[in-house]
Amino acid sequence: MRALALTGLLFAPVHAANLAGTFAPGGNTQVSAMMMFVGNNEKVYILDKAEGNAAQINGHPAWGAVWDINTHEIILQDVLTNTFCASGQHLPNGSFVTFGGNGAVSPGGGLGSELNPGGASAAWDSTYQDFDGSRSIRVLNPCISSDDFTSAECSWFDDPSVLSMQKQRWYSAAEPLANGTIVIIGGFVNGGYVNRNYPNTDPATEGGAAEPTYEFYPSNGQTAQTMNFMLKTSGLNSYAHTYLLASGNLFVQANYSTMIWNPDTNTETDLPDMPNQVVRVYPASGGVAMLPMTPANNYSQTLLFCGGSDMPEYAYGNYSWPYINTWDYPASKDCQRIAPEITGTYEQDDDMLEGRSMGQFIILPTGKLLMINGAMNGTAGYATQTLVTTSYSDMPYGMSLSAGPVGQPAIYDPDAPSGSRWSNDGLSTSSIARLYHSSAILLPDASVLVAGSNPNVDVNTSTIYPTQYEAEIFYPPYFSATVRPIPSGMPATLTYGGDWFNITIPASSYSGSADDAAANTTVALVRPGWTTHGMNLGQRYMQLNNTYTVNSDSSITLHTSQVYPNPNLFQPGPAFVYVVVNGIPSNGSHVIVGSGNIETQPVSDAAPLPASITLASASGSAGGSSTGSGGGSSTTGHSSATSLAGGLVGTIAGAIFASALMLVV
Ligand SMILES: *[C@@H]1O[C@H](CO)[C@@H](O)[C@H](O)[C@H]1NC(C)=O
Ligand SMILES: *[C@@H]1O[C@H](CO)[C@@H](O)[C@H](O)[C@H]1NC(C)=O
Ligand SMILES: *[C@@H]1O[C@H](CO)[C@@H](O)[C@H](O)[C@H]1NC(C)=O
Ligand SMILES: *[C@@H]1O[C@H](CO)[C@@H](O)[C@H](O)[C@H]1NC(C)=O
Ligand SMILES: *[C@@H]1O[C@H](CO)[C@@H](O)[C@H](O)[C@H]1NC(C)=O
Ligand SMILES: *[C@@H]1O[C@H](CO)[C@@H](O)[C@H](O)[C@H]1NC(C)=O
Ligand SMILES: *[C@@H]1O[C@H](CO)[C@@H](O)[C@H](O)[C@H]1NC(C)=O
Ligand SMILES: *[C@@H]1O[C@H](CO)[C@@H](O)[C@H](O)[C@H]1NC(C)=O
Ligand SMILES: *[C@@H]1O[C@H](CO)[C@@H](O)[C@H](O)[C@H]1NC(C)=O
Ligand SMILES: *[C@@H]1O[C@H](CO)[C@@H](O)[C@H](O)[C@H]1NC(C)=O
Ligand SMILES: *[C@@H]1O[C@H](CO)[C@@H](O)[C@H](O)[C@H]1NC(C)=O
Ligand SMILES: [Cu+2]
Repeated sequence: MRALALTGLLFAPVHAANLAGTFAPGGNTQVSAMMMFVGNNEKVYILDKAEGNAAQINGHPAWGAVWDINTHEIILQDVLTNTFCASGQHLPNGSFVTFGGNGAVSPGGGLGSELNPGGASAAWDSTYQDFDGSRSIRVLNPCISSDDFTSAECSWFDDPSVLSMQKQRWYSAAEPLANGTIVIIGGFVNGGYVNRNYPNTDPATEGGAAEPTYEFYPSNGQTAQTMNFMLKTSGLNSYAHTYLLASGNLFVQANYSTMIWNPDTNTETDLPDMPNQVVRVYPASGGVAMLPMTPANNYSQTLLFCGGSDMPEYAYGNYSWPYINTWDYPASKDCQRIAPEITGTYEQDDDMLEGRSMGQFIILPTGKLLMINGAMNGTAGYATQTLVTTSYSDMPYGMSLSAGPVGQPAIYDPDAPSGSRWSNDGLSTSSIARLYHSSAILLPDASVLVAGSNPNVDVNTSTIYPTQYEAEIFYPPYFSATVRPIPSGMPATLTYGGDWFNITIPASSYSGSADDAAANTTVALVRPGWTTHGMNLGQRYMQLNNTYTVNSDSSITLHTSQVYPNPNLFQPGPAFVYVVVNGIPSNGSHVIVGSGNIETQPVSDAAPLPASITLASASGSAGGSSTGSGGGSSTTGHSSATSLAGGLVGTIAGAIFASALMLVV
């Protein structure tokens, strides 16, 4: 028994250290992971477009699946409508919803067999058995392993005759408001590389490729209204970048334009254009994220844009294809920061280490941002030709409009001095191309699931950038830790303001001085979001304020504030809470922020936090017992003794942790 444990101790830390900065196999997802979200501590939900995947469900190819976080096993799910390039978000009750998609397709991306009136799109296809998804609203209630995944409760609710949008939307934006209602903005009615050529600007009449309106889910009874910004930016405004701001207004960015939009009055306030003519929306596809909101920055909101493309206007071509060979045009390295409601101007930030289109930001529990996936040249999208390369057989990368996968991630530190924010030190390079239609998302154990890539109209496994089914897990540098924090008292729900609560971490959770560890601990509320097309819709990071008491046994009690009392900063719904000690995160714990309902969220003032108490301050004070850390005089000696013991327990915990990971690999 003892020998076994020692064997584990000898081997495990080596394996744990080896994981840091590396990619490990994540299994075969069976459907290509164009979209993903983390449903809970056990399951990741995956959606593909309707296409000819070998995996079959109910007599047709599958385009939905559930990936088990612990076993990497896949359960296929039936999805009725075509989810091709939908958008999605979380709901206040922990469920998720997706919006829109494309008409029904047949093999090779052709029109489905049953045409819609007018014949421009299809209602259904007899081979793939996909229904038109262009107005779909699909709801999923996440389930756990012991649930019945064939039951209605665990399946996609996807019935356009019961629930659908007013307008057809492909590549729309979707952003939750403070009450959990989601505003759905823009999109295409039909396909195309850019959607500039809408034949009419009157939203009252159907037709045209761009859909310049917005509407709400759940509907508040209002008919879809035109958003003038969508007319102005038509051409480059699919998947517009939208972020709810502290005021309750939305930041909206598309083409070179930027504005702040009031969802109650539909009024627009212009902000300056994106500098350096870099386009960040699809198909240029830059990485965008809101930087962590922290007590240190007084919960201010700053957005970061990196990469995309600065190719000239002409290059975007028309509705059919680009006018240049995009794969020869280097993607942008440019990064800009903007604090929309503070300075309202773009500030030049450090360039990325390499240009990327379709690079994606994953906010890690440490508050640093991982930049992952994408291409060094070109853009998102696929085509059978450009204006220059007029034949499909001459397309050097098959249908892909990008080339040169960037397999090495990089990490951005928002708090580092300008000039030193980017690093890829010690990060491995993946050999799997993650280009158009790839995705990535933070997992509860603080690793990152990377999957998908499919710059092809239908499944093609024999081309240079194939339909990709292999998932990988990327382990950030903190996976070198042999000891991870193991918090107790993690909340299942959080309120906006109100009473603080305690989270306790045992001494085995860290190495080194207890007082130093307590002062270097943060509680991070992280929403991984809903990922597609290099974006994580809804991704946010808020550090919960805290003080602490270092107890005489060197455990640390974190007196932790609820969510900052403004639901515009962190909208209601699911998220994960991580405790980060000396830069090493615990596993995340699933939490519901807010009331769980779509309604005005209850908000109260944040109760003042008690003062922090260190071992040093407790031992220095005569009446130590009042702080709960009795036996003040022996504290110092005691502390080093428990530190040693803590170190040993920590190593064992690390070994158990590492062998769990070894099983996974
Ligand atoms: C969560 O809320 C949505 C929207 O109101 C609803 O459709 C769904 O059924 C709810 N989920 C559960 C588990 O109640
Ligand atoms: C982007 O905006 C500029 C300036 O309004 C406009 O001239 C251009 O046509 C737009 N680009 C595309 C591809 O629509
Ligand atoms: C965080 O808590 C400390 C201690 O109570 C308090 O002084 C500080 O104002 C709080 N910070 C914010 C941004 O609320
Ligand atoms: C922090 O932000 C709040 C509200 O956004 C504001 O009232 C307060 O003055 C700010 N505090 C500091 C120190 O800037
Ligand atoms: C796009 O431009 C090409 C070449 O000028 C033309 O052949 C094609 O019909 C155009 N497509 C559309 C939808 O206008
Ligand atoms: C896959 O791509 C290759 C290279 O572009 C092409 O020759 C082949 O026809 C494609 N196969 C399918 C099934 O589309
Ligand atoms: C990327 O573009 C550059 C500049 O046109 C070119 O030299 C390089 O070969 C391209 N790389 C790939 C992988 O196509
Ligand atoms: C953290 O999560 C991983 C993956 O689910 C699991 O193997 C490990 O046991 C967890 N660690 C702790 C301390 O809960
Ligand atoms: C939190 O812990 C402190 C001791 O560190 C204790 O005095 C207090 O009652 C606890 N509060 C709650 C809400 O459990
Ligand atoms: C706090 O943790 C970070 C890792 O995030 C480390 O670099 C730093 O040295 C630590 N600070 C102290 C005072 O221990
Ligand atoms: C949520 O807020 C939006 C925007 O203010 C409003 O239109 C909608 O009616 C609200 N819904 C609920 C249920 O409060
Ligand atoms: Cu797409």
